[in-house]
Amino acid sequence: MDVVATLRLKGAGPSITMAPPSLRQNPMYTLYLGNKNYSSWSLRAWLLLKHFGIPFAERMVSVAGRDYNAALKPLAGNARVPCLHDDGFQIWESIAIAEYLAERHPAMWPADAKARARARSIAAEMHAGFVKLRTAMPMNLKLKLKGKTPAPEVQRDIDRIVEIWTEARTRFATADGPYLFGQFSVADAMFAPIVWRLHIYNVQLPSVAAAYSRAMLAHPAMAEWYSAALQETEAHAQYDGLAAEYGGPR
Ligand SMILES: N[C@@H](CCC(=O)N[C@@H](CS)C(=O)NCC(=O)O)C(=O)O
Repeated sequence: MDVVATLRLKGAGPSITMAPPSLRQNPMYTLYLGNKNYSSWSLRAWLLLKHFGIPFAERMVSVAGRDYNAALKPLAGNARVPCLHDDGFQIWESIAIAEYLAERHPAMWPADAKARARARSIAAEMHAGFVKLRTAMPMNLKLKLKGKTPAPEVQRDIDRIVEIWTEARTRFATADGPYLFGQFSVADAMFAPIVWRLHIYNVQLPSVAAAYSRAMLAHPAMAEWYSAALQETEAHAQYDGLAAEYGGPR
């Protein structure tokens, strides 16, 4: 199949040739996302686009931890956000959005094959797992709590995250950056909401993981997302009510 589409513009004289969306330098991306205070999955795709300076339009929808939201069905096949539209073509699931973008921007994954494989393993592990931690500590950027001793199953998730971050930083990270593999990659975007959760609920981390967390919290795009979250007015009692359980503000 020909990779170059020929378009004839009305009244524009001769036909012009134009690469299809997959080959264009500056595709027209629209990212549908949830509100910034609560929507942890949305942060991942947004952060990748921001970090790599990729132009996109943002459209925010209301999300509230629903099992199914029919209002999102026209926007995303899985009726969830984030969903990236590339000239109208939908890409949903945060990990698939990352892979779609990385095909055009290979620097989104580490250059070394083994580092890249490890980054893919942990990004997939994040996408599929850590349910106990995610349930016990929802992202809610307006909170910064004293914290409490995690339940054993939540602690297991935390221990695994510390193991993942420590291995990446000590075994795979190049010297040219503070992120999991040195330079910022898809793996960092995937773990970004976990960084916030551990910070919000005051989970103490060993030194390597703590340093990584500080680097992520200092990322300019994380700061931009955070300021925008603080301006939002949408509130959900099931998330905000956890403040008391975690000892109130710190
Ligand atoms: N596995 C999906 C999860 C997406 C997801 O659960 N999104 C939530 C918002 S963070 C959603 O759209 N919920 C619908 C709603 O609450 O109305 C991904 O990686 O993108």
